[in-house]
Amino acid sequence: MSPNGSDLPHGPNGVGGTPTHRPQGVGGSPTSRRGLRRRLPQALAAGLVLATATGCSYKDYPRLGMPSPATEQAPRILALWQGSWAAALATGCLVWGLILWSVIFHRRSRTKVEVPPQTRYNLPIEALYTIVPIVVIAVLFYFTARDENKLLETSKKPQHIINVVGFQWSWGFNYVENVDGNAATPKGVPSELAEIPANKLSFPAGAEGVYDVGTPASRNPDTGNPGPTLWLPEGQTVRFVLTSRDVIHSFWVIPFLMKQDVIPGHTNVFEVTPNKLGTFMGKCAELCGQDHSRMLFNVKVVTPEQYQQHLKDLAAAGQTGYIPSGIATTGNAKNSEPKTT
Ligand SMILES: [Cu+2]
Repeated sequence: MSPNGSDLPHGPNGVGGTPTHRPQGVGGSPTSRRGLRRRLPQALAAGLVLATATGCSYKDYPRLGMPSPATEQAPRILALWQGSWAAALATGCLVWGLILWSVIFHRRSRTKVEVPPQTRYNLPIEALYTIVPIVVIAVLFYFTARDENKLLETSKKPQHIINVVGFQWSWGFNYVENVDGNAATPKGVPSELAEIPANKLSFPAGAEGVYDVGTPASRNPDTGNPGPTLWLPEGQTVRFVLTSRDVIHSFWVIPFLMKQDVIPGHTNVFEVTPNKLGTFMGKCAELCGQDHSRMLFNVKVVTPEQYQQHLKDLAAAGQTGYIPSGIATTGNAKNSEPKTT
């Protein structure tokens, strides 16, 4: 060992490079083994930090990265996610096992130079690696289609209908509700909502409506989170009627585990029953232009009484009626961007 405590010989300038240098790192020299031994605890510590410093508790792990569900429908999506992971993990374990088995039991002989048996035109094997992936895909397809059909089921008379209007680059919310209790007015569907097909809107009698509309600079007064705030009643079924005024957006409330595209000229509909009080974050999930990343919103799930009060507050603030929902669903000719000035 050199006087300065290092095992490495030093050249005249202290950085090595002399012919007396011991070869390093090749063929398992003592130096490289010692280096490895030194680094192993560091690598293990780094791995431990990576695994534990993510801010997740043990309760979060079974969800495999999904947020905690906040609607009655969301656990179905979570189960699909977990099932897909279980299937992928089982496939992965089988493949990794076969790789390890080949590596260990079919490694090249140290003494003989040999060519492993060359297998060609083995019909059973070829049939197996064609059929097995098809079966895997078919099973995933079955569960996805089953859950999608269930999630897109709509009730004849939902308790609440909200027309979500996407535009560059914020959101408007038309609460299709009879706030004043007068069933006689308005008589029919107001012109702002006329573009929505009747079967998707299910316009309730006397719903004069209230609205709220945001800008990218809006903020939730409670949390300070950016974007306008959509209020929803806990434990009651809400139908979202999604319309766009310009380009394709996507309505995504993160803990609902559900998003759907907001398409100009095509009305999408889905229903949820929020079952968790609180304020959640939502965002546009479709790249829709320059300020797409600022197209954020908040969802505030409150008790039904607070929800009704909020509708009255909007009416009192003069936000009665509706904002134009967007582009008509009929005909591709109308499916063009409106000129805004
Ligand atoms: Cu968008």
